[in-house]
Amino acid sequence: MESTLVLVKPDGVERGLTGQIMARIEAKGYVITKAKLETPSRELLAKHYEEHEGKPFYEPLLEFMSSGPVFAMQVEGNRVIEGFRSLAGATDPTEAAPGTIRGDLGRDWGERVQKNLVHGSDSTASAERELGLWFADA
Ligand code: RTP
Ligand code: MG
Repeated sequence: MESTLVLVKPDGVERGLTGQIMARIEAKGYVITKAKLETPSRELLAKHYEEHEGKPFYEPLLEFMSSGPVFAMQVEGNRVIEGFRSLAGATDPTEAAPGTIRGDLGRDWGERVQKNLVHGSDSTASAERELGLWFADA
C-alpha cells in the first residue's frame, strides 16, 4: 500500500473547497488516514519546496503558501501518488483537463504564482520526505 501527501492550498481552503476535494479523493476509492488544518511556517515550507529554491516563483510561492490555513492529508491506496496527480490535473489550472480538481475548480487569477488548489507528492521518495515534514508528530 502506498501513501502520499495531499495539501489543499490556502486558495482552496479560503474558497471553501476542502470538502469537495476530500469527496473526490474518497469517491476515487482512496482513504484519508491523517488530516490537519494548519498555517505552515516559512521554515516548513522552505523544506517542503527546497527543490524550487532560486526559481523566480519561489518567494511568491512561499508567501502564498504561508498566507493562510492549509489542509494537509495523508492519503493511502495502490498507486495513489500517480493517481492523485492525475486527479489533480496539470499544474496550470487553465490547461488542466476538465474532470480534474484544477481543471474543474481552478483558473488563472492574474497573479505571479499559480494558485492551483492542491499539492500532491510526485514520487515515493517525495511522499516519504513530505509526510515526515507535515506529520512529524502524528
Ligand atoms: P505541486 O508540487 O504543488 O503538486 O504542483 P506541481 O508539481 O504541479 O508543480 P511544481 O512544478 O512542483 O511547482 C510547485 C508549485 O509552485 C507554483 N508555481 N507557480 N510559474 C508559476 O507561476 C509557477 N510555477 C509553479 C504552483 O503553485 C505549483 O503547484
Ligand atoms: Mg511539485
